Amino acid sequence: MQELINDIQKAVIEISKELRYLKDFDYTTSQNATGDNQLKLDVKSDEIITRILKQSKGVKSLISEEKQEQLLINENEKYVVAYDPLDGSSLVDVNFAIGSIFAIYEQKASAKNLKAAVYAIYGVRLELIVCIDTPKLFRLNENDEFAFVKDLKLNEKGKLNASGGTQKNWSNIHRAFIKALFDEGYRLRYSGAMVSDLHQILLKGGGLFSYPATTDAPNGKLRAYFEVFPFAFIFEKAGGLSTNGKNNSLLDLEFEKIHASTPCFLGSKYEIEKLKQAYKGL
Ligand code: P6P
Repeated sequence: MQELINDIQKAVIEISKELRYLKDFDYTTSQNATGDNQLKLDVKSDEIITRILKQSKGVKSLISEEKQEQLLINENEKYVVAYDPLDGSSLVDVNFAIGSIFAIYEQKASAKNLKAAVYAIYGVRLELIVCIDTPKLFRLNENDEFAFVKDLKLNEKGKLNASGGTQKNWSNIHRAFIKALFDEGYRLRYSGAMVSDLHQILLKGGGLFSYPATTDAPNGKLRAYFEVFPFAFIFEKAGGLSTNGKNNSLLDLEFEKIHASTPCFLGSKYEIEKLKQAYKGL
């Protein structure tokens, strides 16, 4: 596992260098499996990760937001790595923080087989969160090495509310719930890059990130295997909770399709329990 994580570190350092002096902000003429328009940078980031992880010890197959199908590497190895190579890439033109998200499954991509979750955040600094038992924050130093900073933990309750999805397409129950949090004094923190919005809640100690079912996206927007499950794993290991609005944990969900999406709510205990109460009526 450590060798695989070391190789993920190499990939994200290379992607961060691509971002730093980026010249070509154009889109390709293609779309990914979810129908998102692909930036040339999305494809380049996927190529960097694929090249490095193909050589990495222990990799059985790769699942990527930018690949239509699962890519078999070595049937005799044990880790299935599912990743979003550049989450929030549509914000690269406005220089917002974006990231890469990795879920490491044993033998088969399934939430119950999830053994580690890793994400990089390309912001003012390059930082990496590695979670096997506890989410650990690492920061790239002057020698291009990731130095450990601290373990991350969520408080019982936070102050931040990252409310995703097109508001005119929210259910009335969701609209009333989000308003109730703002009426309690929560502050809106939403950039449009889940990796950054969830990182902020994790580092600030708590709050709620929500991307609900909407009339235009009844199964939500965020992809289970390489966006939702890794963050649910991290948030629950940090002492928080996750749900699809009806269940006890996003990690109880199973999907056949590798690009399946799900409504998702991740945060501190207080906010998730409050949401589950509100959603009882849905
Ligand atoms: P919306 C980025 O494209 C992304 O996949 C997530 O990182 C982000 O949380 C979400 O989509 C934003 O979606 O509908 O709010 O623009």
